[in-house]
Amino acid sequence: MKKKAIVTGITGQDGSYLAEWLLEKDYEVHGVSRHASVARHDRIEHLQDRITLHSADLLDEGSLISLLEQVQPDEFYNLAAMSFVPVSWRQPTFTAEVTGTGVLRCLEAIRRVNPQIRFYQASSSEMFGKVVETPQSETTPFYPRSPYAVAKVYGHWITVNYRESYDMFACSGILFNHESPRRGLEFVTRKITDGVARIKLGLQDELRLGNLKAKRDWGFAGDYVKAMWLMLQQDQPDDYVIGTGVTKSVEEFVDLAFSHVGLNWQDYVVVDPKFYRPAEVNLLLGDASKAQEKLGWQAETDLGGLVRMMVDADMARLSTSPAKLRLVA
Ligand code: NAP
Ligand code: G4F
Repeated sequence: MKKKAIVTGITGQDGSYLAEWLLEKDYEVHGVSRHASVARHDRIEHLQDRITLHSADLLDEGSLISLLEQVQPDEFYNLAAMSFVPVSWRQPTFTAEVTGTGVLRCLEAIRRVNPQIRFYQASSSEMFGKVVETPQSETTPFYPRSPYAVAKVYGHWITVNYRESYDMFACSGILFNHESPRRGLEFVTRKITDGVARIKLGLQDELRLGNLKAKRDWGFAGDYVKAMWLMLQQDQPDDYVIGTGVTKSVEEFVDLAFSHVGLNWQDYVVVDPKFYRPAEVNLLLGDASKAQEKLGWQAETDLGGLVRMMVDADMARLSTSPAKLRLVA
């Protein structure tokens, strides 16, 4: 019999890659999509005949309980969140409810319906925030620097707590930044690759960015969803850091992206303090040696490959369909 998985956040970047990976592994995939007056399912359009979508919301525990009773899954991947850090200062209570206590609602629903269901929580390297050591591993203390990161710390610890309190198979993946051509346009990597493509095609003449000095450990989302699945295939539940072990500044990413289309970034990039954050995370660098040793996982795509993949995809999208112009936050 096929294994069944529920994926919250299936309409997001990671949800779409995880759904593809689970289908490849012959799972029956059930996705959670919250109600909207106009549904946006672009990232999973190509999968619509192979997955089942259910209406539920992390703000509504009853909807999660009904979903679990109906599907009776083997695995539950909680990828849903308000995931854009700047919005978390503008909507801190909403962020706490979705990204923080939303995790509790998933765990409670599982505990009530069937505590044997294996659970994955999408934790984040943002929890390391103002880092107390470098590189960051599973034992590095957290120092969150945004309402988003504080909510993620709650989600992380409630996952550990349910594992320890109820003997549930609950894992937390502490993932460093991972990107792709499906990344939201407001995140810095995609804002850059989209901007580079527009500038190259004559659709835009400058790119306004915030702090160019911040450093991130950037990987490819398609590689990272495999680690999520691997965590739930182990004999024992545990927490794992997932990253590439390489950190680069936003400026270095910008340089790679502009160079790829033969342009000099200094001619186009304008630093705009509007994009500075009230409290910045200056440096993230992951030590994923535990994941390599125990899961046999390591990043397959390097930063150069990632930048080329993203710029090429944006060039292709905007060349064939310039009507698909969208404003960037
Ligand atoms: P994303 O593209 O922003 O996707 C977030 C998903 O959550 C969307 O499908 C969204 O649905 C859904 N969602 C939001 N609020 C919801 C609610 N109240 N109920 C149900 N669903 C809701 O994020 P991502 O980049 O794929 O990241 C996936 C997860 O990993 C997130 O939890 C994120 O915080 C975490 N994470 C991401 C990274 C990274 O670098 N990408 C790193 C570490 C951790 P709509 O389509 O309806 O908005
Ligand atoms: O791309 P970002 O918005 O990602 P951030 O804040 O690191 O968060 C992402 O990764 C986390 C994992 O560490 C996830 F948990 C989270 O959900 C999300 O996926 O910003 C990256 C850096 C920041 O330091 C920011 O200040 O880029 C800097 N930056 C500079 N100019 C900018 C811009 N960020 C954005 N979004 N837009 C700018 O114009």
